[in-house]
Amino acid sequence: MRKFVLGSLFALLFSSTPNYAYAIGGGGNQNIIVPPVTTYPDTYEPNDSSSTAYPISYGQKVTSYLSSGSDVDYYKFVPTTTGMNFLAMSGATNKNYDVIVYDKDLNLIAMSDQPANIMEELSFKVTAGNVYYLQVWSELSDSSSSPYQVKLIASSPVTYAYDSRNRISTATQDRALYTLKYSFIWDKYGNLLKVNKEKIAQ
Ligand SMILES: [Ca+2]
Ligand SMILES: [Ca+2]
Repeated sequence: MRKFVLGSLFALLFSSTPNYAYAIGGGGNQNIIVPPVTTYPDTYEPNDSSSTAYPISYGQKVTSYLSSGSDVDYYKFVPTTTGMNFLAMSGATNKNYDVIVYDKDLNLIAMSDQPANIMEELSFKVTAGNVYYLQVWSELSDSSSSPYQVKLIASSPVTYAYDSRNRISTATQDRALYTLKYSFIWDKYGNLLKVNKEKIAQ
């Protein structure tokens, strides 16, 4: 009996060993290697769902992190005025972060998915008194120890200034995370020579 058991064990080892070697040689062992999960320090967590969304207010510059490939950050706000809102989100350098806005019923009402290093900018309509959710995430599961910034403003109007001869001298627009400024250069005859455009960080 013992001889039979040993024989069976030997047969089992003998038959299984080549399979195991084949699995390694064929790259199958990669399936059992768990990649290291990098998690960076974070703020406002937990906020991975609408039910744990962190409350923000208009004009508040929020600085936070996508601290792992699975991190999603929800924020919420309640407009006091019905109309158009504007928000901007600047992702971590070289990371593809995106932004989505949902209404109170979690219907997607606006989104922006620019590639890395391009600011996300959104205009969307809101109704006073309703809660809205803002989601920052990465469709490529990017994360970083460097922060993103997001800021919500009630509107993004253009403000004009005029010189002593009543010609437009500047046009400025609040873009939440920066101010867009156009400067108009005129000659003494009233001809427009050029328009300078600059982005001034806020
Ligand atoms: Ca986070
Ligand atoms: Ca989160």
